[in-house]
Amino acid sequence: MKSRAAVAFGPGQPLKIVEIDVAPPRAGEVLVRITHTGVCHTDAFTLSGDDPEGLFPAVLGHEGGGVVVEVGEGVTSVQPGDHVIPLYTAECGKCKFCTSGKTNLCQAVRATQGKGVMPDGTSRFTYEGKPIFHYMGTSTFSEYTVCAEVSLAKIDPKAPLEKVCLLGCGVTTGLGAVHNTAKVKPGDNVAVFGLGGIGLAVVQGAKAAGAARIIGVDTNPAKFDLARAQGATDTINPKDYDKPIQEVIVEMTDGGVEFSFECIGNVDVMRSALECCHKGWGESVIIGVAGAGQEIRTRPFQLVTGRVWRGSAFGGVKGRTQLPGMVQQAMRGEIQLDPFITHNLPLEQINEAFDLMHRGESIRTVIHF
Ligand code: NAD
Ligand code: AHE
Ligand code: ZN
Ligand code: ZN
Repeated sequence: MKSRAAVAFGPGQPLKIVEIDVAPPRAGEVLVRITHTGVCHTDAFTLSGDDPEGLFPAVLGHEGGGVVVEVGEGVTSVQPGDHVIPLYTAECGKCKFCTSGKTNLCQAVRATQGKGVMPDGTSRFTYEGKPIFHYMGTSTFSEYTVCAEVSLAKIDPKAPLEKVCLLGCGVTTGLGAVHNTAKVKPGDNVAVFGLGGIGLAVVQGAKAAGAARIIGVDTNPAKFDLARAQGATDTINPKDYDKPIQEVIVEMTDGGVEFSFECIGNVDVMRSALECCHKGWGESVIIGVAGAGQEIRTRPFQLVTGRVWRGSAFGGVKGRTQLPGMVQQAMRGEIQLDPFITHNLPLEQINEAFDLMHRGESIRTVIHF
């Protein structure tokens, strides 16, 4: 079938709105009509050409919501009409990772996902007869997309897709990093580096967890009001200090924070985030995605003396099991999504969403198909 899509034809180029062809779902696959999608910094990261897994031409997008149109052979967990959120972290329930009880990083479709194809090694997208790559197993920048069954969370059809699409990445990632990865407890001090969509969700999660100080750090002070509204007790700009920001935070917190979160993708900031943690027990969670060739550094002594470095993907959330419950929480107002939605735009203006992000003017733009 024909589908309007925003296609990334090459690194650093604006997306082009074209009509692509989408082939029917094969065995274990599902055709989804995307109604809404957020634009996450990871989409911009891949479009920039910095992603080692970035492929072109591709249909990007991984923060969407939609309705099942057709299911392929053997698909049992969803049927036409079901409302779904595509998952870039699948959940097959059977692989070594799913059954370990230790991680959400299902590997059932991860290898082919990273190569921009469906699990059988081929693409469902073509433009002018030539294949277009899938992205993150989701490709939500197309009105119609094909996902593996294991990459779909079935959600309450009463949930507003124009809001809960943000649970497809940003909000879930930030909340999950606090609750599942760090396991923040009442009274803990927390530092959040980067107050975009992810950082703001970390702030919301830290407040819900009963954190004492929640120190928001950003080089763009325009983000501070929203962070304070979500629960940040302090907002600081590293540019306002003539010493490293980790020293500032250590002084503010009598030795450092219990937990820090890097929500930018900057390896120098990752070092600051580790080093602002309290000696003996402070833990730093890396959420930000850094470009090809980048590496993190610190003195090993930082770890010898009890600080811990860990990472978090999709907030440690198992999508098919846990996302439906998070959608219910959002519907009950226990998870707030409205503060994240600073802009709404039609698909035709999707490049404006990237411009707003790069200018630091948006948290999330929701694209309406
Ligand atoms: P965003 O662009 O909305 O926010 C980034 C924020 O960082 C901005 O407010 C910006 O002003 C701030 N910033 C930039 N440089 C800074 C610096 N040197 N010091 C302090 N603040 C600085 O991005 P986002 O959508 O919130 O994504 C954040 C990061 O998280 C990206 O790297 C993205 O790829 C990654 N991400 C990871 C996961 C995961 O599962 N691990 C999920 C989603 C996003
Ligand atoms: N392709 C990059 C890595 C990108 C990455 O780390 N992605 C995060 C999700 S970002 C969502 O906005 C993730 O889930 N990682 C785990 C995984 O399996 O991809 C690279 O460096 O190659
Ligand atoms: Zn994302
Ligand atoms: Zn699995």
